[in-house]
Order: sequence, then C-alpha cells, then structure tokens
Amino acid sequence: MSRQVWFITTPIYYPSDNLTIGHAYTTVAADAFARYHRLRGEEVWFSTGTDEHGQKMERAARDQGLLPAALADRVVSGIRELWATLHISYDDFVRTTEVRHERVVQAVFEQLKSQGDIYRGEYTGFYCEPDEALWLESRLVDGKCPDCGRPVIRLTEDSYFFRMSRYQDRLLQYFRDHPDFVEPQSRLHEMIKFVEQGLEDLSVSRQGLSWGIPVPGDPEHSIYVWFDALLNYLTTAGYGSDASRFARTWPSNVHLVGKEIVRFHAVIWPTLLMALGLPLPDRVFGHGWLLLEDTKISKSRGNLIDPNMLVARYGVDAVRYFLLREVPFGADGSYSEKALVRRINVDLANDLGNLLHRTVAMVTQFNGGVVPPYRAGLETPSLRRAAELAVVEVEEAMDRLELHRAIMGVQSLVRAANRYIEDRQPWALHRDPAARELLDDVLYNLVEVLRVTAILLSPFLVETPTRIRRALGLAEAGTAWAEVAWGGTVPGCVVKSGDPLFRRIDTHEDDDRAEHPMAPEPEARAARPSVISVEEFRRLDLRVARVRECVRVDNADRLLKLTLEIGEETRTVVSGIAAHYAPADLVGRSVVLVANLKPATIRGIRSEGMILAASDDEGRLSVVGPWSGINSGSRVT
Ligand code: ME8
Repeated sequence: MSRQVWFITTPIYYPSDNLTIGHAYTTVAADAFARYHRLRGEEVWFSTGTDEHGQKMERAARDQGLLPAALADRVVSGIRELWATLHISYDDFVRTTEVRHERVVQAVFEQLKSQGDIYRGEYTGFYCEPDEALWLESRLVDGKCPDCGRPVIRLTEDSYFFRMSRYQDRLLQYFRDHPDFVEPQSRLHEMIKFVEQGLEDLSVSRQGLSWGIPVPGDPEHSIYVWFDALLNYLTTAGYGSDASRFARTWPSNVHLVGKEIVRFHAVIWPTLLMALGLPLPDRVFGHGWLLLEDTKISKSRGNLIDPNMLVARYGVDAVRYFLLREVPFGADGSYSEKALVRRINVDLANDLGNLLHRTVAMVTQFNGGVVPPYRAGLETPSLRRAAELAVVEVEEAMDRLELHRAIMGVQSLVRAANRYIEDRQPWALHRDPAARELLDDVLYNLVEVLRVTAILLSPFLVETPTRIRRALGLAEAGTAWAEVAWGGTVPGCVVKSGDPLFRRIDTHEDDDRAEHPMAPEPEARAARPSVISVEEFRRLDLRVARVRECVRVDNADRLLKLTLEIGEETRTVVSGIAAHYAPADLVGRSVVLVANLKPATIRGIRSEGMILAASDDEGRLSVVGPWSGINSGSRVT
C-alpha cells in the first residue's frame, strides 16, 4: 500500500506504576515497524505516550500519598528512560494531561454533543477499575468483568452518553467490507460477535471524579478515560492543531495493541471516528500476551519483570531480539530467562556471531584482511539465492505484521551461510593454488551475506548491524533497504576482528537443544547408548523419503509439516526443525525416515514417522539424507 506517512501507534500506557516487559513488547514491535518503513525511505510517524487520567491513576496516587499529576510525572520520566534504553525511535510522546490533548478531547466532545451524538441521561451499570471499563449487567459473567474476571463496582449516576448504538450497522458492514481491519482474524470474529449482540450507547463521563478532563460547560463531570485516551491518536496526528500534518498522517496505518484492549480500538474507536466523519485506521492488530507461568505479566498482578534489569544484564539487542523472535506475533507466549538465554546462545552467539567471527578470521588469514574482488558470474548462486529469498521473506512477513517470521527469514539466511562454509571448506581451497579464484569468490560471498544480514536486521536490532558493518570494514552510515541487492560490498574493504558480537552465557542446563521433538534427552547425549544387537537394529524400518511439500505448522514456530513420498506411499510427518530450515530448503530433498515409529498426533496433525537429523553441542542441526540420488522408499540398512 502506498501512503504519504506510515502512522504507527502503541497504546498509551497508564503511568500508575513502572512498565513491564509486556509494555516493552508492544513498544519494541512498533519500533521495529517504524524502523523498517523508515529504512525503506518512507515517512513515518510513530507515536506512543501515557494515559494519565481515570480512577485507577487516582487510586494509585492516593495509595502512595501523592497527587495523580506527581505520580504521573515520576513514572513518565522512568518510561522515557526505558524507551531510551531500548532505543525506541518514537516521533511523538503524548501525555493525556497535556493542553494540546485536552483541547482535542473537549473539542470532540462538544462537536459530538452539538450534532446530537452525545446526550445526557442516567447511567446504571458496573465499572471494572483495573480495565477502566463500563459494563451493563447483561454483559457480566458471574457478576464479574467479562474481560478480566475481576470484581466490578455498581454505579448509578448522571452521565453523558455517546450514541454508539447508532453506528452498529455501519460498523458491522465495515467489518465485512474490510476483513483486514482487525487482526489476527480470530479477534475480528470476536468483535463481530460482540457487536452482533447489540451495541448500547456508551457512558462517556463520570460524575464527581476529579482526576479527568472536565466536560465542557459542566465541570461536575469528567470525560470517561477511554474516550479521552483513544483520542490521543488524533492529538498526535495534529488534529485541530496542524491541518496539513493531519491531512498527511491520518488515518493511522496500524494501532498495535494487546488483545485485551482490541474491543476499545475495534468498536468504540471506529464508531467515534464515524461520528466525527473521519476515515478509519487501516488496521488494529491485537497481539497476544507475554505470560509468566501461564499468567499475564502485569502491574496489577504484581509479577512484573523489569526490562531495565534485563537490558543491563543481557544488552539491548538480546532483549529486543528475544521479544520479537520468541513468540509468534499475535499469539500468547511465555517469558522465561532460560528462553532468553537460549536465544542469545543459539541464535545470536552461535549462528550469527560465529558466522561473523569465522568470516573475519578467514578473510584475515586467507587474504590479509582485504575483501577480495567480486567476479560477477563466478559467485555460487546458492548463497545469493538464499539472500534474495530472505529479503522477500522479510518483506512479506513485515507486510503481514509477522515479526517473528521476518526474523526467521534472516535466521535461515545466517544458517545457510554457515552451511555454505561447511560445504565450500575455504581452508581446503586455501591449500590449493588452483582454487584461488574460487576462494576469493567464497570469501566475497560471505562478507556480502553478512552485509545483507546487517541491513535485514536493522529494523529489529539497534547496535548489532553497525557492529557487523564495522567488523567488515564497510561504511557505517547511510544504510537503506534498497541496498539489500546482492553485490553491494566494494572489494578492498579491510575487515577488523573485535569482540564477539554476543557472548555465550554459561548455563548448566543443557536442554537448549530440545527444540527438536526427536532430539535425545541431554543425558542420552552425554552417555553413549548401550550396545544393541543387529536384530534390534533391524527392527527399525529406515527408508529414504523425498520431501514433496513442506509448510510451517500454525502457531507452533518450531514445527514443520512434511509431506513425504516413500516409493508409492505418501505420509505426513511433523518435525521440530523449523528453527533450522525454511520449508523451501527441504522441498525436493531426500531424507531418512523411521517408518515404523508409532504414529503420534502433534498439534492436531497425525505424524507417521520421524525424520533423522544430527545435532551438535553448539545448537546446529542437520537433516540426514543419502549422499547421491537413490529412489525414495529405498531401505536404509
Ligand atoms: O490498557 N503481554 O494501558 P496499560 C503483552 N491505557 N503485552 C502487554 C503485557 C503483556 N504481559 N502487559 C502490557 C492501557 N502489555 C490503556 C491503553 S490506548 C488508547 C489506552 C501491553 O498500561 C499491551 O500493549 O494497561 C497492552 O495492551 C498494554 O500494554 C496495556 O497497557
């Protein structure tokens, strides 16, 4: 989609307490999108901020013996520091207590009132303070908040109402006409169901609550905190203050939010915009939660994990990488320090760090540190193709907001380059004077693939790309997405060895490699299995199988589903190797199948057998197959 400005938002967070790794999750994701689009030369407006009014803030301040404004000031300065620590490249930080925002909220309130979309009445219902959500009795579940299951408070008070019911049919029609408006799709269906149950008018003011924006002309009432908060997106776009910026920036491209506040963004927000006669955002993306032992990490649950501490311990890029890579964007996923360390050790230190280290060492040892000339036509297409595929994979994944998949695309490239070193064996070429040009070619390709990798990683990581370029002796500044085209490294650069990109973190737990459902238990790896007889071995029916199709398994980022041909027979096998191979790497290849393994159902898919793979202590994994062409179905003995 071509747009004037890519407008990307995070929710504005309650500054009632310090933020958690969960808030960092959304914000780092938004930052990655913003960086990606800037890198592509697009103009970006990336906003974040704080939602400072409401009952929850008032109570938190009271509990600490502070005025709400003082609490907000204190927490907001910590939030700004956190975003600096995580290198969040926002263009605007909007606080709902700023005059520029209060003006927008009051102007919108007045406009809707004057056009008959806001009227006065009496509200009888319930209030969930942690969510700042109003509920009619009919929506409660067992007398509790239907969203979070916590107790609600009964309210009966004079109130202003927004005629939301008036927009029910238009909203449903909008959902039907714009099936990408709410993503992932499952959340759109939830919203459709919710609206089909009937949209009631929404109470948009609270009586006697002093900490809020006053209703214009009726200061006894303050404006409901969600009405106030949602309008932050208009404030930051320049609504009512900078008409030309607003015209270029609105509508927003994507509101990134956690799944628990999709309803506010996909029901209340579009109906307010309809009432204002403004275009609707392109997308509301509701990502999943980071969980700690199956429970959402949150301030109100008190299980917060301090992102500052993680960055201090592991570095900004390791934390950003983990947040973006670990959990499929959209699904819930678990946070654990062990998983973070595994990502650092396997993906960053081992795969990426080693590739750089080996490349710099080989250019130094075999060519005096100078990147050799590029001989068009000589380069081995496989690595170039892998790089070109990775670019497409990252682009497609970013269009679909699949951050984890974009990073997996880069990972496959790094792994392909490590395999390329094993295949080409530059040390052997170095010993053979006749292979000089081939060696130059291999070294150039490795530098080139790292240069491309550094660009592909730039939306996600903030220090590593520069460090890679520095180690390769490339210019540090001025990187643009277009430079991913193969062949950009200028021969003659002088590489520099330096500190490792990522240091491996010592861990005594060796279950890192259990990514692979068929990987042996750590104990089995340590001790060799006991001796077996030939008869026992013969009980295994090992067959050569050809991979006909291969796809990723939805919501299981380690699993691939393979369709195998074994002679005349076709079988499905699920294998935990998605972190090591992209589906396209496997199609057409021959593998070895344990054909008489008892079938198992994995993620609802019946898996009939297991393919063999070798894995080493450094986290590498290699699928095992025949050395030369042989018919599928052949027995392996
Ligand atoms: O809801 N996992 O603010 P808030 C994933 N002020 N994301 C998480 C998370 C977790 N464990 N914990 C927090 C509000 N988040 C309102 C928003 S917008 C107009 C007003 C992220 O401080 C996620 O994006 O409770 C979630 O939606 C947001 O923080 C909630 O932040």
